[in-house]
Amino acid sequence: MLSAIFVVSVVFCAGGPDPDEKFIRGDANMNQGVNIADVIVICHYIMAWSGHNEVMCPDSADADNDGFITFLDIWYLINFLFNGRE
Ligand SMILES: [Ca+2]
Ligand SMILES: [Ca+2]
Repeated sequence: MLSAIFVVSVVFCAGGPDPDEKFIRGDANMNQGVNIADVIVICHYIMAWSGHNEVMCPDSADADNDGFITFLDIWYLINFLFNGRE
């Protein structure tokens, strides 16, 4: 249910392989929902855990829409998921 609330915008993925692909901001794993798995995907991206430093759509991982994928996006998503606010 929280993921439905977080869907504030579904726009096209400018930084991904398919610029015409739509995405949900914060849906870093592109499974059409926002949950703790997206936080983990962003952690993997930032810290290159397991050598994994790519996301399918960089815009989707930029949860706070500031143009960068940083720890602030992790904080933003966790704050949303556990406190219900962005
Ligand atoms: Ca997701
Ligand atoms: Ca960001």
